[in-house]
Amino acid sequence: FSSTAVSASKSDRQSQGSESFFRDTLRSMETVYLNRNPTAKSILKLVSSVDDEQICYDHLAFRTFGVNGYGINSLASLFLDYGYTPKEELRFPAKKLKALWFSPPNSSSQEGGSGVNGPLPRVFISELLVDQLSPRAQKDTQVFGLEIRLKMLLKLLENTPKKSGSGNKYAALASALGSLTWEKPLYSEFQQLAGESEYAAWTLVNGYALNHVTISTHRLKSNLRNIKSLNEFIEKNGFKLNSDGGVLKVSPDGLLLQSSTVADSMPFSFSDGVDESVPCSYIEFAERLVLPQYKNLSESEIKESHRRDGFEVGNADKIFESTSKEQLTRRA
Ligand code: OOG
Ligand code: NI
Repeated sequence: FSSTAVSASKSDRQSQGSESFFRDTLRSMETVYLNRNPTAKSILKLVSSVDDEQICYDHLAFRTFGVNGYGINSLASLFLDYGYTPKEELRFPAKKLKALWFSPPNSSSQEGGSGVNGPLPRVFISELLVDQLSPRAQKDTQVFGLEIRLKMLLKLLENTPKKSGSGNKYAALASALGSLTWEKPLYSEFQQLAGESEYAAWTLVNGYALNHVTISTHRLKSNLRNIKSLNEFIEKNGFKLNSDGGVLKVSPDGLLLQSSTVADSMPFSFSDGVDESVPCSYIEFAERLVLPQYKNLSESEIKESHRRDGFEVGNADKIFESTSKEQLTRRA
C-alpha cells in the first residue's frame, strides 16, 4: 500500500462517520417533530403510501431569538461544521425577522434513501430581531409593555445554572432532544408576548425544535409531484392548509411554488402549573420548476441543480402564518 492510499481510505471512513453522526442528529430532530405533530406524521405516511414513494425533504426550518448569541448562528454552527454553505439573507421588516438559508454539501446525494436518509435538505433558519423590539427603537405608545416583555424574555434565556446564559451553545442538542435550554414562561407571559409577536411566543415554548420539514413535490413519482394535485389530495383527506394570501404561494418568477398545513397544537405545562394548548409545527410542500435555460433537457436529464433554487420573501411571509392564531382558529 502507498501511504496516500491508506490515508485516503482513512479520511473516507472519517467522513462517513461524521456524515452518519450528522444524519443521526437530523433523525432525532425529526423524531421529536413527528411525535409532537400528528398531522405531519399522517401526511408523510399518506404521501408515501400513494405509490410507495420515497420522500425527499426540500428543506428543514428553525426559529430563533436574535439576541445574545441565541440567533441564527447558534443552530447554524452544526450545519456549517457538516459542510453546509450560507446563501441568501431574507428580511421581513413587518414581522421584525430575518432569515438565512444554507445549501447542503454536494457530496450528499444519497439517491436511494427517504427523508433524512435521502439527499440532504436545504436549511432555513430565521431569527427575531429582538433589538428592534426595544423601547428605544420604538417611540410609540406601546413602549412600556414592550420593555417589560423584552426584559422577561432576556431573563428567561439567561437563566442557566451558572447564570452565564450559555444555553445557546447547545441549540442543536436541544433540538434533537426536544427540550428547551431556558426556563418555561408563565402562561400570562406567553399570552402577552403572543400579543406582541406570535413568532416570539412560538419560539419561547418550542425553542429550537424543528418548525417544519418540507416535502419536495417535484421529486415524487405519482401525480402528487404537481403541487396543485398534492394540495387537493391533502384537503380531500381532511387536512387544513394555510390559506394566508391563497393556499398556493408563487414566487414572482413563477418557479417556486409552496404550500403548508396549519400547525398542530399541543398542551404545554407553563411554569405556573397552567396547562394550555400552544401551536407546534406544520408540514410544507415545495415544487421547484426547471429554470428557463434548461427547459430543453429531457425528463431523465433534469437534476435538482437545473431547478429554481433558494427561497422567496413573499412566499415565506405567508408560510410564517402557518402557526398564527388566525390560521389555527380559522374554520375549514
Ligand atoms: C418559516 C416560514 C418560511 C419558507 O419555506 O419560505 C418558510 C417559519 O415558519 O419559521 O418556511
Ligand atoms: Ni419552509
